[in-house]
Amino acid sequence: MEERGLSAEEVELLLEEKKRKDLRYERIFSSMCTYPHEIAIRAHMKFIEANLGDYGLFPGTKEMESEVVRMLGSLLGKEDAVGYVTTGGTESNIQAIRAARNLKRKELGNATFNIVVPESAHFSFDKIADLLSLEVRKARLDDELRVDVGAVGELTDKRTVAIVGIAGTTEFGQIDPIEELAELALEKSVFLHVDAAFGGFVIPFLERRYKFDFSVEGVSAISIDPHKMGMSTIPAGCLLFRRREHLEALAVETPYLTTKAQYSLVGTRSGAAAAATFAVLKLLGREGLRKVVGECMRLTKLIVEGARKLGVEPVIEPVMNVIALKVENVELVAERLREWGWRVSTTKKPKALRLVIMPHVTEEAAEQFLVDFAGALGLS
Ligand code: 0PR
Repeated sequence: MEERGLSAEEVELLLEEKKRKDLRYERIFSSMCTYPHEIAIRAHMKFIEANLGDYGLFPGTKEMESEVVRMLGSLLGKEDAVGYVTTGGTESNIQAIRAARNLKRKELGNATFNIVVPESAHFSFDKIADLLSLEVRKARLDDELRVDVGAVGELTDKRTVAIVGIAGTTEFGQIDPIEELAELALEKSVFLHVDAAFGGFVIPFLERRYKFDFSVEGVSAISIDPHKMGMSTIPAGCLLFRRREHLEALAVETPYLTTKAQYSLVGTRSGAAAAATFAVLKLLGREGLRKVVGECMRLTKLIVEGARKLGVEPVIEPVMNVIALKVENVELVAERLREWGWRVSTTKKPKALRLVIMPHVTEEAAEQFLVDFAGALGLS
C-alpha cells in the first residue's frame, strides 16, 4: 500500500479499468447468479452501512430481515418458520447441519456423527463435513438423477445427524423425492434438511407442482437463496427452520452487543442484502416472481427444442431452468463456445454440457447461442 493515496479521479479510472475486465452476464450460461433487480440495487445502496450483526443499532433493517423470513416462510409452506438472512447457500447449509449436530450432541454426547447426502449434493457439504468433523455418506442416484431413497435409508444410522434432499440440484436442476425422504426422516427421527438454494425461488412457480417444502411434514430446515433466482444482491441467502429449538441450537452469547445472542455464522453481516431482498420481494410479489420463472422456462424449452433439432438430447427433461445436453467431446464443444464469448459449464456424471438459463438470458441471446452451438458441434 502506498504512503499517499490517489485522487478520487485516479481511483475511478482504476475501477473502470477493472470493470472492463469483468464479464457481463448476457452470454454467461454457467452461473446461478444474475443482475440484481433495479429496486434491489437501490435498497442495497440505501442500507449499505447497516450491520445485522448488532441489529439493536439498526431496528429498521432488522424489521426487513424478519419480514423476509416471514415472506419466504409463507412461500415455502410455513409462515411462522424461523431463521435469518445468511450470506448464501453455503452458510445456510453449514448452519442447518450445525443445528442438527448440536441437537444430536445433546442427545448422544460427543461422538463421531455423519450426514447422508445425495451424490448430487453441492460441494458445500464437503466443507461442512470438514468443518464439523462429520462423515459425509453419499447416496446413489436413480436413472433420473434423483436420490435413491432406499440407499439413503441404508446409509442412515443412529449417528446420522441429518439427511439432506436437494430441491434443484446444482448440475442438473433435479428435485429429490422430498416426500419419501420426509417419511424416512420421520420413521427414523432424523433431521431433514432441504437444500433449495437454487430451486426455492423456482419450484413454487413451475406449472407442475412438487411437494418439497414445509408443507411436507418431516422437513426440518430449508436453504433458499435470494442472490440466485430471487434477483437480490450478493450476499443474500436465507435459512429457515420449522421449529424455534433448531435455531436456538445455534445461539452463542454476545455479552457486549445490543443483542443477547447471535445465531448467524458470520458476526458483522450485510443489512444491505437483507434490504435488497425485502425490496425485491415486496415489488415483485408472487406474481412478479412467477413471470421471471415463466420467462426462464420458456427460453429453457426454446433451447432444448433447438438442441433437439441439432440431434442433441438433454440428459433429463429439464425440470427447471438448468439444461444438461448430451454432447460428444463436450470439453471441446464448451471450449469452442467460450472462444465465441459464451460461458458454459460441464457436468461430471454423466458428462454433459450444462446451461443455466437465468433472468439475464434474452430470446435473442438464446437464438444466437443455438447458432453458435451448431457451429461448435461442426454442423454449420
Ligand atoms: N446449494 C446449491 C444447490 C447450490 O447450487 C449452491 C451454489 C449452493 C448450495 C451454495 O451456494 P453459495 O454459492 O451461495 O454459497 N451453486 C452454484 C455453484 O456452485 C453457485 C454459483 C453461482 C456458481 C454463480 C457459479 C456462479 O457463477 O455452481
